[in-house]
Amino acid sequence: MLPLRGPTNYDREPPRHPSLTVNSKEPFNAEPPPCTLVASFVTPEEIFYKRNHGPIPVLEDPSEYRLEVGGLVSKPLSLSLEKIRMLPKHTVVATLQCAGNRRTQMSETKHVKGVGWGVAALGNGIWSGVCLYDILELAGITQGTTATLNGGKHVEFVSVDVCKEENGGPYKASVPLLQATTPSADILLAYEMNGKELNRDHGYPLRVVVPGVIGARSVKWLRGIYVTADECQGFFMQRDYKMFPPSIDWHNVDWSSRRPLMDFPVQCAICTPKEGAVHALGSMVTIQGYALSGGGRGIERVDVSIDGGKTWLEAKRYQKQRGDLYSSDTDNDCEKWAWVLWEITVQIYPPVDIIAKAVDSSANTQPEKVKSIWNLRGVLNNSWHCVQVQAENAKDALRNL
Ligand SMILES: Nc1nc2c(c(=O)[nH]1)N[C@H]1C(S)=C(S)[C@@H](COP(=O)(O)O)O[C@H]1N2
Ligand SMILES: [Mo]
Repeated sequence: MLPLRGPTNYDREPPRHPSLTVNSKEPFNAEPPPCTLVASFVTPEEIFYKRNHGPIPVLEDPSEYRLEVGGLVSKPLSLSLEKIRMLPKHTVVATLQCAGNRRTQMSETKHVKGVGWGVAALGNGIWSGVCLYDILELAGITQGTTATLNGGKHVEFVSVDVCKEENGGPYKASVPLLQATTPSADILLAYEMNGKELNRDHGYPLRVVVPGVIGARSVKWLRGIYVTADECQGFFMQRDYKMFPPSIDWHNVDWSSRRPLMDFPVQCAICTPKEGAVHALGSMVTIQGYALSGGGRGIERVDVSIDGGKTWLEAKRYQKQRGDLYSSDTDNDCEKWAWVLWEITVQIYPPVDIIAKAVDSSANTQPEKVKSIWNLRGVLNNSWHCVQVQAENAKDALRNL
């Protein structure tokens, strides 16, 4: 029997940091206070958002664990953790973001179904492990393969957790074979996060990290990789994590009419000051936040407005101090998959609406209104982020009218 298994109840959940805002207890879904996110370029594991669809799996005996590699491959494999750790180690700095990040705001337009999230359903990690293309090469598939001779075109990742959406089956997802076999896509099977052994919440003993793509494809507690002819038919690929136009709601949705979401769009949010913060007239305020884009597109700039969007100032990035963990053995370009932390110090006369929007390296920018991108599942809310700052007292507020 596989020593890695998904419990059916929540009796063996790991301990969690008390500062997390819990959006759902069972399964456990939580995010940190936004101001703690911008305190460090690399997000500490304890406050890194946690997104689950079932109880956290348990690995009884690590020496008995095997990763199964099969499907349409010429050399099926069964790899122990020891063997995986002997393969070349690769490190990628990548921000993982849930497609539901900022979902709560979308419900203000019209209710959306799903776990509510503020602006902190993301985190930037240093991931180390083995490259997916190295594993596929061992299984007989060369780099840059679009299709195998026997028709393999996708790579499916299968976990062990018990998800009600899968009728008690495990979480799974897939990526196109070409992406899986392209070294510059940096897809990793990670056994370390931030220089430490991966913890249970984040996928111990092994998880997939698909940089630049919505978090839903980075399968945790990996038990198998299968090369298949078709895209994964699991719930989270076919009946969730798809985006529909604002005209589609639950009564007229045709899930088969859309493709599964992959790359996420350009996004940014203000993490401090927080909504409703109080400041005196004329006070100097430091505004800080994050910005990121999917598909390997870096951030070109971040624009901030302190007058509700009439005029804009350019924020500065301050992420340079990457800490000891970010060392020269990190072989990818940090700009590609990691977020940018930015700040700007301005004098404000509250009440004011502070707004931030980012532009990525392909000149994509964010939509102004959430209403224009409303969708029934509340995914990919990347509209301009606005925070209202209040005046210190009523007298100040009046003087400002
Ligand atoms: N096995 C498994 N993998 C999973 C999930 C899950 O519920 N089960 N959730 C996915 C989703 S929707 C996201 S956003 C990320 C969250 O990763 P994290 O909890 O490490 O932040 O994991 C993905 N991988
Ligand atoms: Mo997610």
